Amino acid sequence: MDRNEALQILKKHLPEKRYIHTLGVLETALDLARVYGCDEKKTELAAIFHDYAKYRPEEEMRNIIIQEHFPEDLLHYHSELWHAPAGAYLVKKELGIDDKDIFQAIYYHTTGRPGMTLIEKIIFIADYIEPGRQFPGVDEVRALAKKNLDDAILQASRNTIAFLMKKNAPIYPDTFHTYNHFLMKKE
Ligand code: DGI
Ligand code: FE
Ligand code: FE
Ligand code: FE
Repeated sequence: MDRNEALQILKKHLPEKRYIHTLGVLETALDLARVYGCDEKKTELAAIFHDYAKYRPEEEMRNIIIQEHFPEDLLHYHSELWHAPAGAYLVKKELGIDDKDIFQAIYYHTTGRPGMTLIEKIIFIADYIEPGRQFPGVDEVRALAKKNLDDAILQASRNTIAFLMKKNAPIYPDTFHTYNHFLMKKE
């Protein structure tokens, strides 16, 4: 599937604002893929479709998690987390993009995980630092991403955990596991 075809399909599934976010993720992810030597074709598709399921009804995402035997503890946490695994599944099922690297990059783009692959790291960070993002600390992560992806992931997950704690929001274990993994890797 080429870029324009992919973007045309995506456009039907997202409101304008989220579509523009996706174009930012695409541009950022391709820059990172060139810097760090990741497959550009796979990075392109993973970036374009990372939020494919973002606007699906909760009921549909819940059913996918159950039916696909994805971790059911996801259902005890905020539904914001569900679009990542549901999206990975739907991109394979509805669009026929059957590639493990792309699947995992979409699946883990919200929480990360210990031992992320290069493409998973790139999508996770591109989602966080794309040019449309404006929150405290984003520029620091942008600078880190140019030098060391692992340092950028550590800082992004630290910021996300601090942000969620400030809101009194529950934190999904994978989010902590990502933080711990990239922190302890450095020591
Ligand atoms: O889909 P995007 O908005 O582009 O970005 P995303 O997929 O990274 O989702 C970000 C949202 O997910 C943000 O509102 C914070 C939330 N989030 C990330 N990790 C966790 C989380 N929410 C909960 N409750 N727990 C988490 O561990
Ligand atoms: Fe997302
Ligand atoms: Fe994210
Ligand atoms: Fe996103």
